[in-house]
Amino acid sequence: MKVSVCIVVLSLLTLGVWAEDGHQLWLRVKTGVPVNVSCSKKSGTLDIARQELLQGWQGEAGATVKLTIRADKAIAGDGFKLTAGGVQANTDRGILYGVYELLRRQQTGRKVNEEVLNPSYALRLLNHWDNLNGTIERGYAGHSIFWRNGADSLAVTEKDVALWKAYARANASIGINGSVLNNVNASPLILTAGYLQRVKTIADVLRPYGIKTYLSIKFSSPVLLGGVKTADPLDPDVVKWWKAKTEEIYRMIPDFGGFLVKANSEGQPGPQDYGRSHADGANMLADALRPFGGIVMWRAFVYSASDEDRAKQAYQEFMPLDGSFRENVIVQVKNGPIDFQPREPFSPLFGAMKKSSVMPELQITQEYLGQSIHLVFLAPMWEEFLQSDTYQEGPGSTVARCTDGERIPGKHTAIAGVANIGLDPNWCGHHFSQANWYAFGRLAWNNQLTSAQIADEWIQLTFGQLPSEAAQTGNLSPKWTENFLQPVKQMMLASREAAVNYMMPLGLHHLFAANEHYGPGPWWAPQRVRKDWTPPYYHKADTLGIGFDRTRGGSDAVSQYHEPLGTQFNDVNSCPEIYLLWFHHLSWDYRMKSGRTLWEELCYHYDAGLQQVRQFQKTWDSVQPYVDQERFFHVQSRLRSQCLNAQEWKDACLLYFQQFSRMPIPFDIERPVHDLEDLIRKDLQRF
Ligand code: BDP
Repeated sequence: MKVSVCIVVLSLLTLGVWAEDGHQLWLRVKTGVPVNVSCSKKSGTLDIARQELLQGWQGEAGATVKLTIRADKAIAGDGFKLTAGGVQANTDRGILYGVYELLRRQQTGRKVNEEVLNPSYALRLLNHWDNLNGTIERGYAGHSIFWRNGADSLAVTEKDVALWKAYARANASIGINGSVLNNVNASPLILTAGYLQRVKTIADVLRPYGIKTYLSIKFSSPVLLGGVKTADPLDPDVVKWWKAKTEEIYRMIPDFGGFLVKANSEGQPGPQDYGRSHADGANMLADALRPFGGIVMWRAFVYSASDEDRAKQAYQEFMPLDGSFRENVIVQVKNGPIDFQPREPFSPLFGAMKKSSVMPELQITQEYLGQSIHLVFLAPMWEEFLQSDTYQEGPGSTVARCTDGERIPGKHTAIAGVANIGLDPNWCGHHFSQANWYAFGRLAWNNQLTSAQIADEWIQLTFGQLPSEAAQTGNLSPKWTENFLQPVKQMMLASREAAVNYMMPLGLHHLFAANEHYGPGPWWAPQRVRKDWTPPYYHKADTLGIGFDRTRGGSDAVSQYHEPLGTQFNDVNSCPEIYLLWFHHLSWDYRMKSGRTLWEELCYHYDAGLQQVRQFQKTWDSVQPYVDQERFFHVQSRLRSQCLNAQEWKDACLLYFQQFSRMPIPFDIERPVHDLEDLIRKDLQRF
C-alpha cells in the first residue's frame, strides 16, 4: 500500500502536478470550509473581503462571520477588531485587513481572541523604481509589471489587469496601502496624457484593495513638458503649471495619493538649481496637492561631491529646514546615513527632526545584499533599525517610536519600501525574497513584530501546504515543525548576519565592485569616478590600519547623534563592534574584545560568513522531502551561486587587505582559493 502511494506521488511530481512556480506567494488557495458571511453594507472592498472568507475559511464549518462597520474609539485608521463573531472596523479597508488577519491566524494555527489591531504607520507604501520602458532600476526579478516598451506600451491587456489584481491582493493581505508606480529617477513623461491614462487604469484596479496610487515626479517637468522657462519653485508660472497638472491628475484619479520626489540628488534637478531650498520645492508641490488631500514625500537622500563625509550630508542639509515644511510634506529618509548597506547605524535624522513628519525608506530589493541570488532575510536588519535607540527623549526613543507618532507626533506617519517585484513568475526572482516583501508589509503594520514571528508566519503560509502531508497532518505536525519549519527559520534568521560577515563585517561598508553592487571590489577606484562612489573612500585601508574615522577627532559624524549615543560611538571602547570600522580607523593589531587582533577578527568574520552559507546548503538539502521539487531545485541552485560568491567576497577582501596588514591569515581557517589578480580581472565582467 505504502509503495503504491509513493509511486503515485512520484509520478504526479514528475508530471508536474505539484509543480510550484511560487506565483501564489503566501496566499495559497486552500479548499475553504463552508462559511456564511454577513455584512450590512456593499462595496468593492467588502466584496473582496467576503470572497476571501469563502475561499479560505479554515474555522468551524457552517459558521457565520459578521463584518461590522461601526466606529469604535479603540480602532484607529485602518485598524480593526477581531471579535468572537467576526471583524469590526471603522472603514471597509479595516474590514479587509481584519479578514486577512483572521485567515492568516487560522492558516498558521494561531488563536483568534477578541483583540484590536491598529497599524503602526498610517501610510504603508511600496516604491517601485520602475522605468517607463519596462526596465527596473535595481530590479532583479524581470521587467516591470506596470510599464513596458514598444508600440503597444500603453495598451492595457487582460493579463495586465489580472497581474495588477494579484499584486494588489498580495499587498492588501499584508496591509500595504500605497504604491508609487515609477522610479524616483523619474521620466517627465509620466505626467503626459497617455501615461496618466494608464496610471488611472492601474489606480482603478488597486483601489478596491485599499491601495492608493502615487507618482514620482521630475522637478524640471514644467520646463521639459510645459514649455515654462524655469522650474524655480517660487516662479508664478511654475506654481501655475504644477497646480494645473495636479488638478488634471485629480480629475482622473480623485483619491490620488501624491508625489514622491528625488531632487538635487545624484544629478536630478531640484530647487537648489535656482538658489531655493528643499523646503521651497516641497512646499510648492504641497500647496498644489493640499486642496485634494495629497501629500509630498520629499527624499533626504542627498550628498554632493564635496570633501565633507558623505554620511553627514543629509543631516546637514535637512536639519536647518526642520519646521519649515508644510503639514502635507513628509521627509523620506533611508534607514542608514549612506545607502542601504548590509549594515549601517541608523540615520541621525531619525529622532532629530521634531517639527516635521519623517518617514523611513527601506530597500526590499536586495541591491547591496546579493540581489536575487543570495538568500538574505531582511527582517532582522529592519528590526535592528526600528529598535535602535535614538535617545531623542532619553532611553526608549527607538526609531520605531520616533516615526510612528508615539514620541514625535507628526502630522503623518508613514514608511516606504523599495519593491523587489517584477514579471518573474515568482515575482521576486528568489523564492526567499518573497519573504522580504512579506516582512516589509508586516513590519509596516506592526513595527514591534520580531523577525522570528514574521519568518514563522511566512514559512507556514508559503511552504505549509504539502501535497504529501497536509491532508493528514496539517502544517503544524510535530514532524513538519521539527524537520522543516525550525531549520528553515534558523537559516532565514541567520542569513543577514552571514551576508554581513562574508561581505563587510565590523562596520565596513560599500566595498562593492563598480556600480553593479553585487560582487567585491575593495580595490575599485577608477580616476574618472567620484571618490565617494569608490570603496577606498569608505575603508581607508593602508599599512597603518583600516576604517573611517568619524569620531570627534575625525569627520565628527558621531556628534549628529543624541547623547549618550554620540559619546558611545566616539569612544572606541564603548562603540559596538558591529559599527567599529564605521566610526573608527584602527591599527591592524588593535586588540578586540575577543583578545584577537583586528586583522584576525576580520579573517574570522569573513570565514564564518562563508561557513554559514555552506551550512544553509546543508540545511536546504535536508528539507528536500518537505518541498515541491521546483522550488527546491531553484533555491538549491541559488545557494550554490551564493556560496561561490561568498567565497569570492572572503578571498577578495582578505587578500586585498592583507597587502596592507602584512599579517598571516589565521591557520585554523580555510585558505583562500582564488588569486587576487584573477578576482580583480573578473570583477569588470562579473555579470
Ligand atoms: C542608490 C541606487 C540608485 C538609486 C539611489 C536612490 O544605487 O540606483 O537611484 O540609490 O535611492 O542606492 O535614489
